Amino acid sequence: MIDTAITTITAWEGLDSRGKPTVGCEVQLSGGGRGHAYVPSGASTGRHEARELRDGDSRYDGQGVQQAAINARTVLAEAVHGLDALDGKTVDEALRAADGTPDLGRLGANAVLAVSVAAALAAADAQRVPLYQSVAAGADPLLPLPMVNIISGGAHAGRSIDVQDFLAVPVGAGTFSEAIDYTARVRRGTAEVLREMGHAIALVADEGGLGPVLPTNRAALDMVVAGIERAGLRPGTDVGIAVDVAATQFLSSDGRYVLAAEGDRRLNAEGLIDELVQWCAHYPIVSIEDALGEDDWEGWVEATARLGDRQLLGDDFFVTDAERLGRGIKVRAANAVLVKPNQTGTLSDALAVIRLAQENGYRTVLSARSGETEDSWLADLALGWRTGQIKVGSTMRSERTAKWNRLLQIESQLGGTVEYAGASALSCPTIDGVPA
Ligand code: 2PG
Ligand code: MG
Repeated sequence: MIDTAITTITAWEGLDSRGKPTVGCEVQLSGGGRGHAYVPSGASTGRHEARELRDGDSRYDGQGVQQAAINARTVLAEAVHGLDALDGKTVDEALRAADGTPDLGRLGANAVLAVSVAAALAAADAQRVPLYQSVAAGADPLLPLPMVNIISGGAHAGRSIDVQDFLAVPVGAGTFSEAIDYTARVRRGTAEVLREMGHAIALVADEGGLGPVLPTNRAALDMVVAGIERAGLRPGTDVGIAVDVAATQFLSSDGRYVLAAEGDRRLNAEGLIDELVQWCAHYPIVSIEDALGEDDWEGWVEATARLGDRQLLGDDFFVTDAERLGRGIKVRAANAVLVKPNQTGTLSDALAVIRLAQENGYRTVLSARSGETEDSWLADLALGWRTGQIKVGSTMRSERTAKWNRLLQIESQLGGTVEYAGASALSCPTIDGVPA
């Protein structure tokens, strides 16, 4: 028997950063290699995402994942027993086949991803190389441009404002560590400005961002700009702003986008796009995520025609799904894809989406979820897969710093030999430059 064959799988119920149960899994190989992983979980989940299995009983208000853990260590373990962990694609195909449903809802996408990631980590361990190297397939690692949460609203902050994330993008930083310094300073600067204006900042949102109650969504942009300046940095030149509108979250059943924080201001798709165009004229916005609802294909095409000179990122819109991304490329909707491994369920499927995007001139941003753990495998994937950008939340809270720290460690270990993507990750061809 080869010494990288999968022999033993254990799985258990652990906790994520919101105190919600999540699946933990360890994979052991015949030669002694091991890997273990926890899976993340979203709050503003897209309708078309792969489906987590939750127990629905009295434990943890129905959120338990004991059955998913059982599925990982029984049916899924059996499906991959004896397979070579170095061949992640075959392992992932076996996992998907064992579930048999398109959204992995039978055994649970949380169970499937836990095995997929733990197997990849075991494969790296068996080869005595870091995960980023074993997933890189010979390519040079690329340190990603970080996108860092400063102010949160929406589902991550009790809907204090409608828009979900206002993030700092350190476009002027020359290295990854300088980029993290810039964003940590902006986080502190913005907190200072908010405190001076009388806002409570003791409580942070799910991803470690500030969650102030502001009179308008636009006011959050003013706060971030003031925070950049307070940090002694130049808005637009040193630090740009990214926005995750997460528009599906405030799309009502009559097709109107309702801004509850602004006195229930109601906008149709065109009105919302007009609003975003105005924001872009006044603020250094370099990236807009989920500008429209997850199924508003027409709105997305229109938004891309009007705003496509900057990054337009599909999260709930593409849900890390090759078919949806393929359709977007065809109709010219968005020009970038947010990639969350748990939206699709396996690492191979997430990688296929990244490659499809890159082949078609779409930018790629690897992303954590609002519910995370102390694991740092996401950082290695961004580096090894050369996604160019990463979104992890704030520069505080350990489940967030685990990822930043991993990238800082690698940067330090590899010294000058590792390339840093920097702002060039944002300047892929515009939508007009996308090959037909
Ligand atoms: C998002 C993510 C991370 P969630 O919408 O981009 O910020 O949130 O994990 O809740 O979907
Ligand atoms: Mg999002």
